[in-house]
Amino acid sequence: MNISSAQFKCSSQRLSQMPDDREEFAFIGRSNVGKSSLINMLCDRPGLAKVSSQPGKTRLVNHFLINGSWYLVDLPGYGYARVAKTQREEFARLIHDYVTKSRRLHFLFVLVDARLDPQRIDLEFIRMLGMEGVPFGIVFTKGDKLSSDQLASKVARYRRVLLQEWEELPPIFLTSSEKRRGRNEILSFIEECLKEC
Ligand SMILES: Nc1nc2c(ncn2[C@@H]2O[C@H](COP(=O)(O)OP(=O)(O)O)[C@@H](O)[C@H]2O)c(=O)[nH]1
Ligand SMILES: [Mg+2]
Repeated sequence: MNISSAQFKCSSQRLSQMPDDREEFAFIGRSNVGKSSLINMLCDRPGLAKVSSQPGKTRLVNHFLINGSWYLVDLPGYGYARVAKTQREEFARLIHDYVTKSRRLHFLFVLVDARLDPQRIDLEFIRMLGMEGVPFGIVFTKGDKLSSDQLASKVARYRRVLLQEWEELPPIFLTSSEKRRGRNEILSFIEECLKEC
């Protein structure tokens, strides 16, 4: 898929404020996982989603209209260490509301840092998606920071951990925003999904 246009549509604090006129593909992950960088890389627009080395900046649900036909949804990061508990609970509710109640969410990309072993917070989030029946895939980010052998072994380990709980593995994408890796795979996947709508 070619991205001919990518426009910021709106930021929402609640589900009731969000648009529901088009299919949505959403991105989520721990703060600092590389979500904004991935969104910018996919859309080929360096400043579309703000990239920050300071965690915890994006606290709203941002909708971007792509090619005038579908929404790319940038969700707040989960698991902030440095915000108050009440605020953390507020994000958690917003995220949970969105992923379980949005009528247009077609697929959720869950980002994990390729360098890390499976993190409890990610595994718990993935378990919740499974229980709620939310279609999702896993996107390994920052792949350029590992050798190809290291990357393969991290991914293999992740698969093993997932297979302890799941009979089937979700789609898996290996990416690097730095090297523009994984772009075609993700965009082709979205294109196929849209054809089925
Ligand atoms: N080497 C490398 N660094 C990355 C990559 N993606 C993001 N980063 C860096 O990781 C930090 C967090 O990225 P950002 O996109 O703001 O993460 P977000 O908080 O998940 O939106 C920034 O310093 C980015 O430059 C990548 O693919 N490779
Ligand atoms: Mg961000």
